[in-house]
Amino acid sequence: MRELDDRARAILTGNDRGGYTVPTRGLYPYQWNWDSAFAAMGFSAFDPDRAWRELETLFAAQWETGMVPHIIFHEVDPGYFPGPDVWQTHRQPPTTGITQPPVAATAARRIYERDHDRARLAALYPKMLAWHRWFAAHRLDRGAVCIAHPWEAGRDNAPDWDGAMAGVDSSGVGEYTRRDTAHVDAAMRPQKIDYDRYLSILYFGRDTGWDAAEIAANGPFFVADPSMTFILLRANRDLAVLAGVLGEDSGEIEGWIAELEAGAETLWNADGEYYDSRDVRTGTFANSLSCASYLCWYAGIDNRRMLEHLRSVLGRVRYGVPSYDPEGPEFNALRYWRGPVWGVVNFLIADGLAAAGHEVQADRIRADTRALIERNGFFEYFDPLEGRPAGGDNFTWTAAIWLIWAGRD
Ligand code: 9WN
Repeated sequence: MRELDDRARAILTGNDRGGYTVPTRGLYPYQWNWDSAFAAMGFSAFDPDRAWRELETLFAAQWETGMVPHIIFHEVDPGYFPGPDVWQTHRQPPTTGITQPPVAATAARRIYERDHDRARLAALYPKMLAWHRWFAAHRLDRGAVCIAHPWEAGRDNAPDWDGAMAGVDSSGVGEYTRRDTAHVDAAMRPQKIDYDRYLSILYFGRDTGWDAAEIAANGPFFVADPSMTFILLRANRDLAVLAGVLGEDSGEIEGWIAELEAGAETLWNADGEYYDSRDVRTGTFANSLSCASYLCWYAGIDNRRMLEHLRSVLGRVRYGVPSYDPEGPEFNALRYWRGPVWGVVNFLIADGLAAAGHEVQADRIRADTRALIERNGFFEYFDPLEGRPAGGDNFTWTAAIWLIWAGRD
């Protein structure tokens, strides 16, 4: 394991661009929001100072509304599309106009518990609070967290969005050149129709001047998502703990926790009996049992039926946890969020399972993740049936979860 530990640290330092870490060289040349939170956790294992810095750089790009952007374009790179000229958020450094899963408070708690640097925690705390307040103000539907673009969930082409995406008119997007398929096999990436719709939703936001109220009211895509809901719920629990450390009043956070707990139950698909995505515009469920459904434990919600689903799904794949039900009609073992295993999501699922006392499943998921990395290296994602590597190599978040979880005894 020592050799893989060394390689994982070398990936983090090799992807370090000075205060921020790129997810991987070439394919993703900027700072991504939730990737940064995982990078910070990875750095916390051997360099807490650098770990804080990752979060500090992320929050330096926070908007005055409280929103923390999904990408920060520190140095313009033609290798990624759509870049800052497309987003047009008119900021320095340039950013996108949407957000990503709020893992940062959970990362901050992990770093703080390692080095107890109160001053750095105290400086970040109001920024994290403001971000969570932005979610509460602009993104709740019946208490569940909504995404205004598939990229916000970080699960870009999950079958969860198929129904809502079908309603997005992309006839006006025109010609453009994708860059992702120049870096990795197109069979592992979203399809052209997905990209047309990603751009169409982006153009709507841009035309509003990135007005959160207008996007929530009239945006072409608005879906209540279990991954965002569970991740924010967990982040609020961690933020409340950090409030206690700092002697701050956690009343507002406790209110959000109660609201999100109720919101999570609005995502319960009673037909399939699992947590599911809900299209806010039409009120319909996606009927997608996905890796997001299993984040309930991470959010502190234990659910017997979900445990049954998890046992069943783990019994049907060689490597868990597939990002989509292997018996679902849309399953594809290699296409991005439509089947492959993602190490970071495994880490979140197993973290929740272990805390809830479901050690057998937590251990299985950790052993599978470890085996995938030992066999292939630190890839972006993996085939759940045959264990093949997919997407980008030398991936920051895969190295990070190795150091803090998958590779630990
Ligand atoms: C768009 C960086 C990001 C991750 C997402 C993952 C992928 C981007 C893309 O890469 O999304 O944000 O261009 O495909 O889906 O979760 O944060 O690793």
